[in-house]
Amino acid sequence: MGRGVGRFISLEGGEGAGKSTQAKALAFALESKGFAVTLTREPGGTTSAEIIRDLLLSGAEEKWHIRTEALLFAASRAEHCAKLIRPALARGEWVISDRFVDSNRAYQTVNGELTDDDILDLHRIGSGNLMPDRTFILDVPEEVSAKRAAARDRGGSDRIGRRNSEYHRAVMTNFRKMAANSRERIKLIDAAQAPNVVTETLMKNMSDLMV
Ligand code: Z5A
Repeated sequence: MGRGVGRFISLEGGEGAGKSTQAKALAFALESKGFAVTLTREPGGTTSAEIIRDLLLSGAEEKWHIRTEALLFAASRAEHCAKLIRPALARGEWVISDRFVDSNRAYQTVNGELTDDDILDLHRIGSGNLMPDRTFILDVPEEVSAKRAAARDRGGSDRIGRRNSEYHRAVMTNFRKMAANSRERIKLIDAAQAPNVVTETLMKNMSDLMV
């Protein structure tokens, strides 16, 4: 059982920014303090949502129309929220998700066919508008994220990671705009430093939630 109120944290940023590394480090740090933690990721997190993940991230760029892509991410999130995140929060646990709705807002609006409001509408319909208590956007210079993405152990980029650098630059611009517009929930974090330094910064920036 959790200690007190369940809290929901999401980690966001570009490919190779260190989200998975920090999600694990945060889970460890919180468990050391006696909190029960559910560590999860998007797209995915449940058996059915992971099936949608495979559909989305494998294959050629033209496999999905951008509207279908946005709907599939929202469908994966609907499963994730209903079957894993909401139940864990109800048990009083901390949920740490490696990506959540802000990725949907940052990535699936880049070509201009869908707006931020469209993505938020999908999130309202699919997931009852569940929002994290705190979101960290890990910000690193392009050359650092490229080096880290190349160094990670799971092989090449996925269907979306393979998009060109202009696309990924626009994604980061969207993330930074979201941080500027939601200063209370979303914190932009300099993640170019050593992993333990980044973890300490994250812990400091959520100490207000540890009541
Ligand atoms: N996507 C989307 O379009 N819409 C949505 O709604 C959602 C997602 C939810 C899959 O995401 C794709 O889905 C993604 C966005 C899209 N495609 N792109 N881009 P994902 O989260 O599964 O994949 P990813 O972002 O490509 O994850 P990643 O490359 O695994 O990155 P990461 O988790 O941020 O990095 P990491 O694995 O923690 O670290 C990478 C390497 O760097 C590794 O060797 C670490 O040991 C090293 N590292 C980490 N931190 C440091 C520091 N601080 N110093 C030095 N080295 C470090």
